[in-house]
Amino acid sequence: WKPEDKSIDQATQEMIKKAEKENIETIWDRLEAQQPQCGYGQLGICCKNCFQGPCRIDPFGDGPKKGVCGATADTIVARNLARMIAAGAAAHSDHGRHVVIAMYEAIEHGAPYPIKDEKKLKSVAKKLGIAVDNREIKEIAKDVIKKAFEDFGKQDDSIINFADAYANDKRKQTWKDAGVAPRNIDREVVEIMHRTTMGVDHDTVSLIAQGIKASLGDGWGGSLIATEFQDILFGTPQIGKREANLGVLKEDYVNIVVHGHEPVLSEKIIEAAQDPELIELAKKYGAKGINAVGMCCTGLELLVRHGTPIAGNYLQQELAIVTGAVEAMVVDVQCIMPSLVDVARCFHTKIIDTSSLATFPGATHIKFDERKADEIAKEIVRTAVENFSNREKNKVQIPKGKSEAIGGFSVEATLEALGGSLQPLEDAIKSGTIRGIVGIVGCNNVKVKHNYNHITLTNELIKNDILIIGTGCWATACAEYGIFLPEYAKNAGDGLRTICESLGIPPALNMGSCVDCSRMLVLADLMARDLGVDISDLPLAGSATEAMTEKAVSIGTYFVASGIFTHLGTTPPVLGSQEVVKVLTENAFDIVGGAFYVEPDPVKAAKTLTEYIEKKRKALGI
Ligand code: BF8
Ligand code: SF4
Repeated sequence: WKPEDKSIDQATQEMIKKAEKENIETIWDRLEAQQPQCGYGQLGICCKNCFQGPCRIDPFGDGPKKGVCGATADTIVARNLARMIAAGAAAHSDHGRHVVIAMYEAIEHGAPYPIKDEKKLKSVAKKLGIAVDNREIKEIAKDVIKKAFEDFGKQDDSIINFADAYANDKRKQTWKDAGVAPRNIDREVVEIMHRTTMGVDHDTVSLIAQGIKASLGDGWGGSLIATEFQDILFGTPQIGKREANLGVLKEDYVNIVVHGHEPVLSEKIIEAAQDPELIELAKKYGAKGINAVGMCCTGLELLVRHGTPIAGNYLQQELAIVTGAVEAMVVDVQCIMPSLVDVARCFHTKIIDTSSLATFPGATHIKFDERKADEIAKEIVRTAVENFSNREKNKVQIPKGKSEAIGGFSVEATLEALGGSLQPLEDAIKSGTIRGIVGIVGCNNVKVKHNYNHITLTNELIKNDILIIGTGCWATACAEYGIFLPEYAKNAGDGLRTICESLGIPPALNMGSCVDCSRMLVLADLMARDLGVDISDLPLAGSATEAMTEKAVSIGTYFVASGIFTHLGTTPPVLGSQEVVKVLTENAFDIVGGAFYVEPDPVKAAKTLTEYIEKKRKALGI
């Protein structure tokens, strides 16, 4: 298994080679050590939901067909799937909650998070039916916060405020008819845990329906709230040039990598890294200054809002440390490998954990508190600066690879680039110059060659005049590959190329982090409203082509439940139940207007997604 087989990216290959040479264990070594992986687990047919288990169903039919309690493979697979969705929805939504709390703390207790985007606050308030005219910003903010808190805590059966305000009536009716309209973001997650505990719900359809409900509470609730509140507090992303890949680390500087998901922390670290006193201190230690860069989704949050460089996506996190040039990797929550502490032990790098939710044994713990955000951020940056003198120069090797990329396509910035409305894009779709849009969402998965599926699928689709929008580790992959440059449009089909050239935009648009998948929903909804149809009628599709996390399962599910045909390039653990597979890939079309489709080969997937889009165009008569 050569480095060239592990990633398509040269900078990444170079660091994999360095790790191999220095005997540093990375994720690829651990995947190898895990072979062969458990077949029962891969099929989703093992259950450990009570102490009478663990139980396994024999997929070949010779051994047991039921668990000790009598649960069938269908029940077990559906329960496991629902729990994956619950975990994913919980992670996104808890992130959303933390941003609302930060704004609440700012308004009520003077936490240092001033509202940066009053225009966005007012537009969110208006959508929620909150009066804005002649009112103080603080008063409007209080009402918006109240609506968000209600979505996490209300006990009646009505749909949550944010989904009600943002989704069009046709879509909401579909949810009501299917009984999947989310009532309360937290409650839907709790109800999954209740339904799936020993001896409660055993029906695949109702278990999946509850999974859909929780996922909609994520996409049109928790994630949407995260995006909107982050825009209000930290600014709505605007289009601009950025840099991406391991080459953004700088040899003569104190390098700080902020890794994880919540900008409530990373925004403050970036601010503190610009503090003149701390820069002076860095110079005293012999560095030229402080270079704060991002990693994974929190990196994307900073990149789309402030143009902060991003050092990499999920599979590059260990490799950033392998450069030997990172003074501190500051982490909060989600997608952070426990192994970072072990890799860091081979160098001077400090892993600093900051979230009360996530403690890494062996790391330096500097726990974050919104009310003291500025002091704590400075303490973290100072810790990194003071670590510069411990750097071993002979161990440093920073790959040159980095690319420029245009990012920051919030819905607001996209509308602005189009001259104020979606009409130019809709006209291009109607006339057939652009055939449709595919939204690609993040993740790397070590079982897939790093970034290969992302880049191949994107390239294949743009050739077919399909505009790509997307988020997460997909966005970092495209940024590293140069796809986010307007000149990359030369690789697109004639129609898409012409449109990109006239607007000066790339053929694929970076909409931000994984919670920003909500921006794709908002865009699809706007388009559906403009054209007077449901989202499921539009020539749209989705893809999670290197899916790995439970969060990706939740995203895929709310895409499907929003009426979007969604491709998965990796197989979720559901194949042990034909009934579950049928509901997800076929019956879902009749219930919510979208369904899943699994295809590991991105070239084949591009073909199917293109055919689907053409089918939708035909049905619309365009
Ligand atoms: O939320 S894309 S691997 S970093 S889960 Fe994780 Fe997947 Fe990357 Fe961000 Ni999203
Ligand atoms: Fe086995 Fe049923 Fe317990 Fe699951 S809930 S571990 S299938 S006895």
